[in-house]
Amino acid sequence: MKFYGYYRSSTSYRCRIALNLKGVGYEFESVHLKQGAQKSPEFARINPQKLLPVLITDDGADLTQSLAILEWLDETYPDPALLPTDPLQRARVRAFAQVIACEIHPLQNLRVLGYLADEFGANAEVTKKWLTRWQLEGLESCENLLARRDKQTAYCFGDTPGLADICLVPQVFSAARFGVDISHLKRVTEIHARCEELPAFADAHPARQPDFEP
Ligand SMILES: N[C@@H](CCC(=O)N[C@@H](CS)C(=O)NCC(=O)O)C(=O)O
Repeated sequence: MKFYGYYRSSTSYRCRIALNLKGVGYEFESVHLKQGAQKSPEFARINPQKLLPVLITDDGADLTQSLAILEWLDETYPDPALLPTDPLQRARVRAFAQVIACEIHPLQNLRVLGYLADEFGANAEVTKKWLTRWQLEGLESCENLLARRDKQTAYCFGDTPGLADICLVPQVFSAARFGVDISHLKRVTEIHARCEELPAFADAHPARQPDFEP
């Protein structure tokens, strides 16, 4: 299996956590987002959308979109399960993951921030305001969803980490990276800290990747 990612890409981070939890080995190729390597003709042949991550399966199939990759991994390597078996609980987990993947992440993406700066002259202060607005609102929604759970569990939706935790941890990393204070979100920060203690999460951290740049 071959995985195209970048150390601080949060969608790559999601996939690294899942690959680690499943114990699936892979060859890693770094695509330097900051230098624009995702826009090269070579990478566009791998993913015409010019985005990370990409997973190439052992059969040579190319998979894009982190949520699709996560569900493919879960279906192909069922143990440990990333989703509960009960349809209602599965919907709750997917809804939580989509708050992050669909409502927060697209608004903090490199190309969006670049467009804000290039087209509308957004400086560092304006960009920070933009990021704070969307990351805070999104993570507050996550906190509220956690507060409303039928049962208060160690991880987002159970006694073991799953899809929701896999999306939450990189999002909390991004909030810290952009200097957004979320210390008042007690459930979010507690679950994040608990996940970080697990090797599958700790080994997936951006600072532990071969392409990490301090
Ligand atoms: N919905 C996609 C988002 C993919 C995405 O936006 N990836 C970012 C890295 S986290 C990227 O490649 N950005 C490059 C750019 O903005 O030019 C997914 O979940 O995989």
